[in-house]
Amino acid sequence: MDDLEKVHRLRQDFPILNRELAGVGTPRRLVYLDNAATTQKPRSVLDAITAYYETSNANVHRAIHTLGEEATRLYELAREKTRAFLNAEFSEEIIFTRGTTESINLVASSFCSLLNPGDEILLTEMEHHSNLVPWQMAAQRHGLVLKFIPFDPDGVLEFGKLPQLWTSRVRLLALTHTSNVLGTVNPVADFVRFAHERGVPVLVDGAQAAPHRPVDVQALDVDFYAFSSHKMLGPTGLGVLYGKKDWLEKLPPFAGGGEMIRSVTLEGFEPNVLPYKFEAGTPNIEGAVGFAAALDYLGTVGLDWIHGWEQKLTSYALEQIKRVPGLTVYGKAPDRAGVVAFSLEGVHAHDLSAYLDQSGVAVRAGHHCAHPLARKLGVISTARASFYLYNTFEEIDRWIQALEAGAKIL
Ligand code: C6P
Repeated sequence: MDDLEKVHRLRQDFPILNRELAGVGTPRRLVYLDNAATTQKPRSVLDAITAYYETSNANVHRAIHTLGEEATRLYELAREKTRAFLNAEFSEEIIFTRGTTESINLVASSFCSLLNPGDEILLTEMEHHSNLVPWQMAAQRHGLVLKFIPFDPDGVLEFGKLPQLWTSRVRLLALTHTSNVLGTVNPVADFVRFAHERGVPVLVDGAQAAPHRPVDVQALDVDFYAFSSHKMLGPTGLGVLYGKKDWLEKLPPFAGGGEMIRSVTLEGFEPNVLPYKFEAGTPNIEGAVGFAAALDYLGTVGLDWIHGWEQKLTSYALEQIKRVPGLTVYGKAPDRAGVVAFSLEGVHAHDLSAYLDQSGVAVRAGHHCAHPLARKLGVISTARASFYLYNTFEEIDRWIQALEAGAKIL
């Protein structure tokens, strides 16, 4: 089966892609190019959630009845599938959270509570607020110093500046795997090697990478890796924190409540074993069930194929977009994901996005939760198209044609 045939077949698994939107003239078939914000869900994910509620709904790790055992088995199966997806060594290294944001908050809060005033956290200038604000909050609380690796005009991190920025007070390096604005894919393994040679752990924000290319946490040797289910065909409200067992064992719990304790007295508590120590309260069971179905789906399609297909779509898009007069594309990294942020001279990104919406084309507009990055690019906001496994060349044509029309009218 060739690529086009494969995409047309798998599009049939996504009911929402048949949606016709009202707009200018006749209704238009949806062209969904806002996948970096969230992805659409295949029928198998929707069915898995419905089946769970129709047959096995119960709380997990608590009840000794049939439904409780089934729900627990499904929830733990999702953890095991996540372990396999990342090639993590142990399933206890997989913590379910609400999303990338909560995963990073967990590490920022727990890890930084072990630090001393004056200790340093090294970040980059291209971080999403999720991998910036939690560290700023921890820095305020514990008197830490934040430092930033800059990126060059192509949107590539300046690896060569690391030795200058590094001091003996650096305690953690946190960086994004793929930028949600520039599309830059950072050479994470090189950063990890540099940090580990100096005995410092690394956290990677994988929100825009894990859905799009194979990630092997052992090969990358990362200490923490965070990502969200909803950006990879799964439900919202579920995320993953991978952490090396040794680190997770050293860190204090993040949130307190049921499930994260082994015993409690009026005076204090003893934390539970991993991974439960970090999963306080009733977890997002339906989210985990849906996520397991999403991982099955991604496994069948193949992450290598998804990566290759998105590369083809992106090269095509970057070539076609040159036709549009007055258009700027941000980011020129050689290793680039299917994210294209752009602006049209003299047109506000929100107006551009609203215009494209009239043609049925969904793109995001704004600062993309990366204020410092936008400021460095010298823009208040940009529009952004982002691709996933179900997008086609015809959809890119529809987007570019709408942009060309917009360039004339707006
Ligand atoms: N970026 C975007 O449109 P959550 O919201 O927790 O699932 O993911 C946060 C997050 C963290 N890191 C990166 C690199 C991200 O891109 C995101 C989410 C979306 O770009 C929504 S702002």
